[in-house]
Amino acid sequence: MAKAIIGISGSELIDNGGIFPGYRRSYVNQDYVDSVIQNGGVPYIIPFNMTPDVIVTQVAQLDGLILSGGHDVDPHGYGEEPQQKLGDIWPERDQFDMTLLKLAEARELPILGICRGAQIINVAHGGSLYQDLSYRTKPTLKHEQGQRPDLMTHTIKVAPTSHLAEVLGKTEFQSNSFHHQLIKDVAPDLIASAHAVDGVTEGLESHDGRILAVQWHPEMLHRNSRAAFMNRLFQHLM
Ligand SMILES: [Mn+2]
Repeated sequence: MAKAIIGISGSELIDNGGIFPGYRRSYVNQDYVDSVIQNGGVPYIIPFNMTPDVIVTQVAQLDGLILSGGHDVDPHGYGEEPQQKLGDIWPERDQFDMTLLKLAEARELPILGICRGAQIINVAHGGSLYQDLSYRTKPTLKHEQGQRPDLMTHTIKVAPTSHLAEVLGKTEFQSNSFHHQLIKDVAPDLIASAHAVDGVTEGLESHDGRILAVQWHPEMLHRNSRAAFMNRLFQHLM
């Protein structure tokens, strides 16, 4: 059987030094590529662009979609003005990612949102975010660990009857954590199926389980033998 083609939404890197300062490059972190290959798929980086019929054709090639990490989501997407601790935003990429999502949903493809990707899915479906974790009034853990991609620093609890629990085969484990924005209101048609012990939403899913979204970075853990089960999130796409 042919291997599944898994699209990974592309970001952009702006050259700071080198011979072309300010030059733009399309890219994703290699861990996304390696995670797809390790789990039996064929990774395609989907380069950022704003041409609607190109995006339609990009999604038409895919058997599954990963919405990758990156910039903060533009708060106008959930009806807020920017607050002081909002990080860098890239509204055009929000549009690109939301278009990929909409087209992939129309094709009934399996979708995995990672970090920003999870936030994009929530906002696209009508949910909201905390622009920075300090705006949450309840006691909140350190969610931006700031070191070692594959270090697992906080506990995640998954609802036992959820699609996430079924895919992961676990309901409690440690994860890495590299987010300063948090999911606030969960979109009406999504389910919050994983939480950190401070109550912060760490995982979302659609009722049919076709969309899974996690706030942590399973791709950075794909080689970590203590987190082998994280690979099942990628196998969900195949
Ligand atoms: Mn976290």
